[in-house]
Amino acid sequence: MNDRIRHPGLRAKRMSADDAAALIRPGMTVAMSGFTGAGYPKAVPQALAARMERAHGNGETFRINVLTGASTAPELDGALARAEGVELRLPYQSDPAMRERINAGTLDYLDIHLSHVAQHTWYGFFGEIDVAVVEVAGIREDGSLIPSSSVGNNKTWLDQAQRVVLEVNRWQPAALEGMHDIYYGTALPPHRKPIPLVAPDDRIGEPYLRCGPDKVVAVVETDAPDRNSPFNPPDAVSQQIAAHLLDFFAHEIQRGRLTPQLLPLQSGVGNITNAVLAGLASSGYRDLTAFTEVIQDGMLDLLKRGVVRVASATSFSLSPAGIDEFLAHVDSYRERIVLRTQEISNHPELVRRLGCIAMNGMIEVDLYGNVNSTHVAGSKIMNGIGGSGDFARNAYLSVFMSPSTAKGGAISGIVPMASHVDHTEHDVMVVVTEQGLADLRGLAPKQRAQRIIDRCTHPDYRPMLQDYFDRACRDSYGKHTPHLLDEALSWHQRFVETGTMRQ
Ligand code: 0RQ
Repeated sequence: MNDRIRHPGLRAKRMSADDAAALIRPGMTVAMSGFTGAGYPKAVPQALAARMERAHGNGETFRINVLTGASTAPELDGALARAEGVELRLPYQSDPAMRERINAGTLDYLDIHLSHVAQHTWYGFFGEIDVAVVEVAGIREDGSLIPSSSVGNNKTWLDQAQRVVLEVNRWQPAALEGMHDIYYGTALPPHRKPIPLVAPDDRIGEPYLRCGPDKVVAVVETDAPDRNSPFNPPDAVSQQIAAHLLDFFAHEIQRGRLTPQLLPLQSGVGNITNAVLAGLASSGYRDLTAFTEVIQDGMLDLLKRGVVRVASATSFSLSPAGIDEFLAHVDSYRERIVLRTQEISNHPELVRRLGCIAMNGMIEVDLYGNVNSTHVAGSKIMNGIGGSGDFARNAYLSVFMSPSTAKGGAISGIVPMASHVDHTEHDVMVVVTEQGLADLRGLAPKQRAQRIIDRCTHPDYRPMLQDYFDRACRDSYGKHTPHLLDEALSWHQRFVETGTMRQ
């Protein structure tokens, strides 16, 4: 491992994951690396979970607060949740064991915009960061760190934590070196300056993370893969949603509102956005750019084929086949991919300046275009808002996509009133389901409602929604955004009581 740990003082701090985990005590706030199943520590969290389980077996309480970049994997979120070792979790998770406990009410979860996490930490809203546990690809002679497959909040964790534990993961390709751009120019108001980035591939920082070697209390060597699993080919519904969106892009180009290079793309993760990316590839687009959060296999493929020229993100979340492809053509990819801290990859100033096209999934949308991305029946968290809000509010075009129904048709994705709102009607420009696409720009509330009913709603639910809207237009207290307050959430209540929104 010495080729990966080139600083002699830090080499001397090597120890086992168990010994490193022993430096974390009950009640601590621990900030860990990791973003969308990439670049998270693999050994220390599992050793910590084992200690927690032993402590709980002895009748002691051992819980910590866990901060990350975004979602991690079973070795981190899963292990700590199953050990009942988490008091507070933020800012984004997607692990089934963690989700189950959040929804059982046995741990607190703070769902916040991913671009806000660093700033909230600098201001101390999460208290002191006792320990940072950060995976890196290597340590250089001068003690600076080669980031691994995600950057996330690592700069902030290394800056703010009292003590640092590094996991040096040999599995991470050495070829990642040089792909990162860590911006150290952020300041708190009133001392902020414009962020000097005007194109997705601009490099405004340095390729390495700074970290005072004195802060580092442990270096743990690992050789373990990221979580990433292979992709499923897009299903028929995802392909229909993608087709509607691609038609819309073509139409916007024809109207002169977009150029053939579109604008920097942000795409969420999942089946539908993968289908959109695949559709771009087969529609003849060239030289597009991406200013997004995560680079997955689909984006790598677009880069390879010249459909996308350059991509900026904070995480590189590849399947094993994607890693092989990356390594086979590493020099070309290194030139065209930039990995940034998440406060920069998701920065509202940059999203607005670049005029991104934001494409994200949703749980449900209501008649007026309010989007719920996070809570089933208003109370049960799915994952979290992630970066969708950072992009949606500031993008040139904000698109939300979903099948028109969920759970085999028992749930309508279009409802009278959203049971939880992550993106207000003001931030939602285009809604797409497999039924069609509603462009809501320039429309007043009642016009938006009729367009969403006509274009996006599943035929099984369309008459119900039309009936609600017609009666609301007649009987609502106010007629600007008509609602029947005693009925607005009745579809959700029916689902909770009977398992379906159908009447
Ligand atoms: O659950 O697999 O158990 O059946 O939600 O739904 O349709 O597979 O779609 O994977 O794109 O996820 C909003 C969750 C959509 C996601 C959400 C159930 C459905 C299924 C997944 P099952 P699909 P997706 C970039 C940007 C917020 C964060 C974000 C998300 C599961 O897009 O987390 O955008 N977004 N980040 O059955 C009950 C409904 C439902 C429903 C779907 N109305 N009621 N269940 N489901 N609609 C990434 C980052 O920021 C890191």
